[in-house]
Amino acid sequence: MEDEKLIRSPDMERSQRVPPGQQVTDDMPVLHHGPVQRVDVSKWKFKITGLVQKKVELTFDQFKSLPMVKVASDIHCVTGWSKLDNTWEGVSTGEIKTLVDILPSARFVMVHSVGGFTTNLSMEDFFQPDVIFAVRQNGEPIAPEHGFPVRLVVPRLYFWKSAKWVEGMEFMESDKPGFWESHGYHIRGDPWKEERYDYQ
Ligand SMILES: Nc1nc2c(c(=O)[nH]1)N[C@H]1C(S)=C(S)[C@@H](COP(=O)(O)O)O[C@H]1N2
Ligand SMILES: [Mo]
Repeated sequence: MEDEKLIRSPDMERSQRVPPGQQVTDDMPVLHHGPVQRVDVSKWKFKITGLVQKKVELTFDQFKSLPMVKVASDIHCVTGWSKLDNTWEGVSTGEIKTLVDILPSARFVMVHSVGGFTTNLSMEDFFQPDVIFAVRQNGEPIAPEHGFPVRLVVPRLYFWKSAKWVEGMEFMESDKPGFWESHGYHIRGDPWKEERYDYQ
């Protein structure tokens, strides 16, 4: 990965770097609903579906041969912990635009994970330059419990948007709640506005 560039998430440059109601931790907690997914990369496919001219499916080898970038970002979990200075390597969401023609009616994205987890994002949030489909964290392949082989990282929203064990994404015309968003969490989840719960 010699051509990789480091993108620093702009939230790291804030003078108050930790959002309201958050505590900094040095650990990397493991949090998810259901079991850790054990993904067999020989069967795994990355699928781009929904409002696209033509659907695309990539094998893990094809996915890994896409151009890679490096992102530095902070993590803010809605349960109250923040972990600063993480580095991620992987495929920028912007790269998706080179793989498919997205129809003009598309305005939202649903990210799909092995095991059925989903999370929704506006296209604006999804295509920010610090959003990455990560294959490595802090120099090591993503561990199974943290989402091997591919996890999404959305630095500027609460960490539940950072889907583990990603296997695809679907472009949609209107927004709809994913897994946590339909279990009481906010439809968007901006930590700086403390968008934690859906009744807000
Ligand atoms: N597939 C999947 N991804 C998921 C979740 C989940 O339940 N399933 N939980 C989210 C939540 S709530 C958090 S806080 C982070 C935790 O990531 P970590 O275990 O790597 O710390 O994963 C997010 N991604
Ligand atoms: Mo979470």
